Order: sequence, then C-alpha cells, then structure tokens
Amino acid sequence: MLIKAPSDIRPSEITPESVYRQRRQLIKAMVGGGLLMAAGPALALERYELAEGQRRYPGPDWLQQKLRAARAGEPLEGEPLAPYRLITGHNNFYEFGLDKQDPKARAQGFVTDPWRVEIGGEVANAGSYHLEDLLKPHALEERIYRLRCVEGWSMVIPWIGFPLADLIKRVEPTGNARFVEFTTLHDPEQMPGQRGFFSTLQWPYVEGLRMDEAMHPLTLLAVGVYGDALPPQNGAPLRLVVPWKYGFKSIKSIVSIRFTEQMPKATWNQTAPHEYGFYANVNPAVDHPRWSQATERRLPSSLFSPNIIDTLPFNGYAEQVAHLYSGMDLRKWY
Ligand SMILES: Nc1nc2c(c(=O)[nH]1)N[C@H]1C(S)=C(S)[C@@H](COP(=O)(O)O)O[C@H]1N2
Ligand SMILES: [Mo]
Repeated sequence: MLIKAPSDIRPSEITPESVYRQRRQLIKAMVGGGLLMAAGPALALERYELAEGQRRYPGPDWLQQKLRAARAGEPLEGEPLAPYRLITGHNNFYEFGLDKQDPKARAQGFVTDPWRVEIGGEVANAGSYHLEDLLKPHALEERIYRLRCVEGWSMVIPWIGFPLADLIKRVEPTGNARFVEFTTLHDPEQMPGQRGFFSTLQWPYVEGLRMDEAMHPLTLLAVGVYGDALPPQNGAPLRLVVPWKYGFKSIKSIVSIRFTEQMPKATWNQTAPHEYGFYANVNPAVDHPRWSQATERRLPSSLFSPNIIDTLPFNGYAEQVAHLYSGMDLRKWY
C-alpha cells in the first residue's frame, strides 16, 4: 500500500469458471423451486468442490465440527465468487512479506492451534481465552461479502464466522468502552516480515472500530472461508471482516481484543495519516492522495479483461451502514 503500487495479477492466475459457479446456479434453481426449503437450511460446506490439486485447510477437529454445521450464506446477485486459489493466493499480510504471493508461500508453517485470545480493557469478563472456548457458544454462518482493498482491487469472498456483536455482548464491556482495539500476533520467529531489515511497519499490526461499528450485524469474526478453515495466509485462526471498509481494517490472526475509551492507534492510520484514515469507509468520492478510488479491479481480472467496475459508497453496504455516520463529514473522517 504505502510501499508498492498495486501489483497486477499474472495471466496464469486467471482460473476458468469454477465448479462452484455451476453449483451455485444449481442451488439457485433449487431455491427457486422450493427444493431447499424442504431439505432445511443448506450447509456452507456442501456448496464447494475445489478444482483438482487444490488443497483444503481443514483446521483442528473442534473447528471442523463447527464449520460443518455452518449455514450457507446468501450469494451476491450477479457477483460471482473469486476462485479459491485467488482468495488464498493473492493476499495482503505484511507479516509474511510485501508481495501478494508471499503470504501463501511463507505462512504454511504458521502455528494457529492452540491459540489464545486476550480480552481486556473496559470489560467485565477480561481474561486469556483458548480460541476453542471463546468460540464454543457461537454457531457459525457463511457470509458472502465484497472485500475492497484500498489499493483498488476487490473480490467476492465466502467467509465463515459469527457476528463480533455476539462476542461483545458475552464479554460485557463497561460503560466506558467507546472503541474496540484488535492486535495481530507479534512473533518475528514465525513472521519474516516482522524481522529486522525487512521490517516495514510498526509491529504488531493494530486496528480498531468504534463500538457501534463493532456491534453492527455485518461485522464478522471469521474462522473459515470457502467452506473450510481459514488458511494461514488469510489470517488464521481468527480475523476480522468489516465489509464496508477498506480491507486493511480487516485485521488478521488476532491475539487481543481490548475495549478502550480512546480511539485505538491503528497501524496504517499511524503510519500515513494523510493517506489512511481511522474510519477507512469505502468511498468513491474521496481519492487516495496517490490514486483514484472511483473504480476498482474486480478479481479475477486480466490485461484483456480488466473487469473495472465502479466503486460503491460503503462498498455497496450503504443501506445498512450509512446511518452510523450521519452528520459526519466523510471527507474529513476518511
Ligand atoms: N495483520 C494484518 N492484517 C491484515 C493485513 C496485514 O498486512 N496484516 N493486510 C490487510 C489488507 S491491506 C487487506 S486488503 C486484507 C486482505 O485479506 P485477504 O488476504 O484475506 O484477502 O487483510 C488486511 N489485514
Ligand atoms: Mo488492502
């Protein structure tokens, strides 16, 4: 983002129509015919067949059981999913390098189980929790969301997770909690991007949301993608997904969730405040100082079929979230 111009997808990365798409048509036809209703809610896992040679990330057994029970999400009408190999092979995760291919190449040995998450700050139920315990009361569901990177590309991704709001209600923030601060693991041994010479940002990576944003039903804590566990390069074992904000708000591999009175010092905002705001709502009317935000490259895209589309206010979720910002000047609070 700060360091590099948006990199292009090599033509070799363009995958033909995935099996998923055909299955989706089938599922839609079934829904249309009322067939699925009789069969009960569809499960996310049943929708996916990966192309040959593609490896899944099953995750630990306890997670696998929960993933198998996840309800399938609503497809975005007219917006097909990005292929699995793009979602898991074109990543921003600077802890594992700056190139889009680095996280997949370098994160395979990343240990994500067992995993602990610290809940702290202005909250009644502070403590250090095993991820399994933290997740236990929450049923998982699939959410098919657009992800719009501030660099100007986007994808449609089928996440599996649960509303952050449900976790927040359980841990009981105090009346002083106005923001939620999230922190990624700091482990230079495992994360080459955090080591000495190649280090780029202030580590660990930190992000934050205002309490009402964190409580919004669209805000997701994700543990899976494409019917299975999150691969390390996508932020395993626990990452945030805030679909109406630029991708950098969706922090990966979370080890701490703190409730604060003060606005958290978010990494990109601190690094280049004139380029990356705290709010970072997707906004085609406010350009990045070095490039336009009016359009985006919807992946998969190629030289011959660039697939440039208009960027929508709040990434197409304005109807659900615009009210959170009524009265705010979105040019000032970018
Ligand atoms: N810890 C951490 N979280 C991160 C990043 C990162 O570099 N480190 N990159 C962000 C950016 S810029 C984007 S676009 C999304 C990309 O998520 P994906 O690789 O799963 O598509 O992750 C976000 N979360
Ligand atoms: Mo991004």
